[in-house]
Amino acid sequence: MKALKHVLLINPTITSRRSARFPLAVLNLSAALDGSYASSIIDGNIDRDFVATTLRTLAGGSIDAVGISVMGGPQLRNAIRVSQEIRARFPAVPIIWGGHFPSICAEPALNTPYLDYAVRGQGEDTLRELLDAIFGGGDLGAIAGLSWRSGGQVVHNRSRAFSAASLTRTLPYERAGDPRNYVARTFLGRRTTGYQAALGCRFRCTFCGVASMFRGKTALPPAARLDQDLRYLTTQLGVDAVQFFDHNFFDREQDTAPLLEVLAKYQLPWWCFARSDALLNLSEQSWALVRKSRLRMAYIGAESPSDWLLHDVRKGTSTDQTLAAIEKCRSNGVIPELSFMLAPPHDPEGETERTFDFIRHVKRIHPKTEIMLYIYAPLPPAPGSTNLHVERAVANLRDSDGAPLVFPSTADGWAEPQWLSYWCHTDVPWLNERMRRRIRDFTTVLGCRFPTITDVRSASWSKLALRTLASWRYRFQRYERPWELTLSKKLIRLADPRVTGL
Ligand code: B12
Repeated sequence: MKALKHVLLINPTITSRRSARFPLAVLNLSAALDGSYASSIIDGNIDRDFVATTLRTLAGGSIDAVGISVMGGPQLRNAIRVSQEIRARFPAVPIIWGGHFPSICAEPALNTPYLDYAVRGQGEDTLRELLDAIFGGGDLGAIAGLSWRSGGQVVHNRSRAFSAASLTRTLPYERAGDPRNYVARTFLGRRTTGYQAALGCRFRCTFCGVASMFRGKTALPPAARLDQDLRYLTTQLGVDAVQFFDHNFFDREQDTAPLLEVLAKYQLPWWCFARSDALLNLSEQSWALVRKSRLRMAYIGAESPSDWLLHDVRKGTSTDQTLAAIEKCRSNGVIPELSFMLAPPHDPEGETERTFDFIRHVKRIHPKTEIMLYIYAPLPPAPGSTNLHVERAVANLRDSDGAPLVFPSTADGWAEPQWLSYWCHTDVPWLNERMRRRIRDFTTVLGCRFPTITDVRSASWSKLALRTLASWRYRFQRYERPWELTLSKKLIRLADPRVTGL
């Protein structure tokens, strides 16, 4: 029998070893290739010298192609680094990128010498068809979801239709190495895993990467699949808590309720992404299951205190719903974790101040509410996007001097520090120094006054010290230059869940 071609799948470093969770993208791809191609995985979150390991593996001579998972932000830098090394040392090996960065920025990704193919959106079928074409011959132009170079031009094939096929596969967890590397102590439990149950999201918020990947489509897994996976994770890996990486866990009640039944059976403390409207639409019966299942925290995109802005970004929820969802969570023992997008371009200052006021209001009604602050940073539309709202969102962006904003045209450009910050929602060109400082100062004072419960590393006495130190500033709204808090925060090394996750 002819040996199968072998694909090396790489998850470049994006976080610390301690914060590493199962690399779900490459595990899903590996499962989908089974039977057609052999595959192995290198995870840069665990293997801190993953570039050297990659080169050693390629030197072994058995690898026929390399697939790299790339999220914008810090992972992009590491993806570039490993791709450049592979290209320099093994120029004949095809290099394929997939994930959120090439899905949106396929053109900049291919405007580089170290990448051959960019896969947009869900990768399982596109990757298999691409490998078939590379090794068996075939029409690259016919592969949906692929961007490639033809005669020096970048070509974007049509987008691939949504597929729920991955919900039928079992993940080969052991292929990512010792599974113990991926279960960690968090505020949820001593052995927390990351897990994805549902795929996609039916909403198309203009600012969200999930919308550009799934274009308003979603599918929930059958309850039996969740049951089977939780049985494996608890009995084989000793998992005692789950962080759901679903794009949006709560969907229509009739579809979500069977999953809640399974979770209520296992009673593992859990965390998930949720929308305020979906939570408010749940019946009392479902809330009883939520309580029984031990949902500890729900991450809700509050985004803004202005209903017109929520409408503008096509969020589909209102500020009243945000406040009502906080109350719903509070009365059911769930901590709401609200994320906000500061400084939208039309009135960065006014909107930011209104958001600060809204957050103070939220903290008054439910002090345990967790707050995640991001800066509004809309990304360009993905190739093939038909969402005019996304185009509109980036059409008239300007920097702080009023000059039109031009997005980078290469992956290396996107890896420059200011664009990494843009992708990570931590800085945008239309902010002036004063606003940057204001946002930084407020974030510091708020974070010290209400240290996140998700930080299990800092001792409780140190969090108490921070709270006390920050209380007068927060009370009197004296946010400016909180040098003593910045210093203490550094000494205590307070974790930032925006960067590390739980
Ligand atoms: C877990 C996670 C993280 C973890 C990383 C994992 C870990 N702890 O080990 C951490 C916490 C580090 C993280 C960080 C960030 N994240 Co994050 N993260 C996620 C999350 C919740 C799950 C990712 C996941 O596993 N998905 C499941 C897998 C199966 O899906 P997938 O990765 O999309 O893979 C599919 C396709 O993309 C494609 N594909 C992927 N790789 C490849 C490779 C090849 C070769 C091919 C062919 C295809 C392919 O095929 C896969 C299967 O269909 C997603 C939300 C979500 N539900 O996806 C956000 C998400 C991916 N993160 C996002 C962002 C923006 C970030 C940050 C860059 C910024 C931020 N502030 O959040 C930071 C960077 C932080 C930093 N270091 O400064 C955005 C991306 C949006 C975008 N436009 O880029 C998402 C979608 C959240 C959101 N709604 O905004 N993140």
